[in-house]
Amino acid sequence: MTDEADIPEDHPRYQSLLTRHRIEEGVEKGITSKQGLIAEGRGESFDYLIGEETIPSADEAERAAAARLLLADHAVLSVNGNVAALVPGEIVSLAEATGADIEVNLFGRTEERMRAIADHLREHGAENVKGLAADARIPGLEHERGKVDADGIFDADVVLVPLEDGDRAEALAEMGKTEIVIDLNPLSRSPRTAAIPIIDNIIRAVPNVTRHARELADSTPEELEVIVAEFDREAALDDAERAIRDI
Ligand code: PTJ
Repeated sequence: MTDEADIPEDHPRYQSLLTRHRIEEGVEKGITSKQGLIAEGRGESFDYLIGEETIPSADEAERAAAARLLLADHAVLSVNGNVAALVPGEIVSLAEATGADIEVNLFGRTEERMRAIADHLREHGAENVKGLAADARIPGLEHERGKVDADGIFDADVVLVPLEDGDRAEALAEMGKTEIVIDLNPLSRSPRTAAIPIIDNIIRAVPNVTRHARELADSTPEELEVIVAEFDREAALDDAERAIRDI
């Protein structure tokens, strides 16, 4: 396997090579599941069709997401094996910029992978990583997949769930959580369930939400509420689908 530094930045597929490299390394470190490799391939094909850029409607969604996270009573950023491999430091920065908690929440939960991901996030600056207590359940999901922390996702009013599977996104929405979903497939059930669907590569989306959150840090709650209210989720989903079809 090559080192990240060996990937030439002027390569036309730089971002895609970097993403693949991080996922491959994630699997080798026991962070990312083998299913995560398949999810990555799926995401890459949609990114190719979208033009490997943040389209304007995704940027608007990222600004609305930043405003919603800043307004939250208790926001939690949910981290799975792909998220931990692709954007560990960027998730820590977003948590700092918005006051959100970080919780590891896995589709294919094993104690080894939970611990490896929590350690990886701590190596990237996370002070408090939730998910290991697993003392609460998401109703409607089978035992392992429904495990969450009572003082984390279970208690949260706003949850960022990137690259999530549809069942869990729906179960969280049914609990009354406001969901912000990052997913490159606008037809997938998870972004369709979300209050704020972000159709963008997580590699670009998370730093951009952080940038918006820093810019909005001094805004009043009323100003933030206007940004959230003006965001049109249906228009954002339609726009992403159009960008894919009009290639
Ligand atoms: O680590 P675990 O055990 O929690 O498992 C995580 C995966 C991702 C394997 C699991 O949640 C899963 O199987 O997810 P799906 O159903 O394959 O859905 C993943 C979604 O994320 C798909 O719609 C992809 O298009 C999308 N996706 C993949 N890579 C990216 C992405 N979206 C944004 N940025 C990406 N880099």
